[in-house]
Amino acid sequence: MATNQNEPNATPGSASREEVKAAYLQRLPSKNLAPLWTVMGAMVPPRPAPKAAVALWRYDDEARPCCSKRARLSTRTRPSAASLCSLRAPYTTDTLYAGLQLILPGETAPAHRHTAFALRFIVEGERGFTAVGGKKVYMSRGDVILTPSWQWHDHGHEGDGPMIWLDGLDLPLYQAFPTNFAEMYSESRYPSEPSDEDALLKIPWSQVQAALDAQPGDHAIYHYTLPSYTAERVRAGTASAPVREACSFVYHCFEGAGRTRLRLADGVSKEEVEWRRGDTFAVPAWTEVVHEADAGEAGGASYLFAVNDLPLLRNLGMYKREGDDGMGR
Ligand code: GTQ
Repeated sequence: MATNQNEPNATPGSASREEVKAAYLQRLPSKNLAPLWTVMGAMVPPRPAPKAAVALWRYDDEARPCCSKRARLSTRTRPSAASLCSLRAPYTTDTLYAGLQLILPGETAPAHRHTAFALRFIVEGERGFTAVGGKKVYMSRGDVILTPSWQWHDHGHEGDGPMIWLDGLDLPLYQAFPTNFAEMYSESRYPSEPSDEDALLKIPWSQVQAALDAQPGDHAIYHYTLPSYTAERVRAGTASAPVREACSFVYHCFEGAGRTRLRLADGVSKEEVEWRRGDTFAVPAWTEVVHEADAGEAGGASYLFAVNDLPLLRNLGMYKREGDDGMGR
């Protein structure tokens, strides 16, 4: 039986399928009209397909020297720009931006406000401050400082040595929703009063660690009041159970050392990130995560802080976790 073995060039002189398709596309009246099949796979994929990749920023030999060098090269004249190392702008994961910001004694990051939400996790230094909406809070290692949407904020430093923190912002969202307004204040500082005990603006590490240590088990998670950030404890020599969620994360190692084993969104590829105190790493959406803490001589635990996009996904009805509703299995 004659078959179309050579299809798409089945009959001499007849056009191949590809040629027919190409001719069809050419005949379409406008560039703004295209057949759906060419983009369908990307728009409606069989599983989440993050564009962001796993990445690690080592503190001691990479991130800290980079920030210090920037600080020496420039004086701070623009908000959050002079001594800031972005962890892959414009986005660190598809929905999260993270940056490391360094401020030297006497410097000011001038007052401004924006629609975007920001939080800081303090990595190094004492007596730096953030003033938010007229309230001035001092920052110490491990503290979380919040900058809610549209609040005037500025930073300064009254202590010695550099002050370094991790910024987490929802900036990538504004690529899809172009609604991020930003404004400079007329003066370099917005008037503020000391307000160190403001529990809505500052969550000290001591409180977080006490809550983590009071939880039973090898692996504990602390949920801050806003669900966009968490802290985790992994007991030395143990590992967390695998979790795969629609969320993406920027993790920061507060204390300890270990590795995070990752199975990527394609379900097959694997990566491993080795971390120690000060290191930051990005985990894209729908990546299976297992944290493993080194045994450590003192037998202490490892502590990880993480920024995530959970509230956004929840509010938009997009949150999924592998195993729920038969999802992903
Ligand atoms: O706190 O205003 O790391 O606007 C990047 C952009 C921090 C901030 C960043 C920003 C900020």
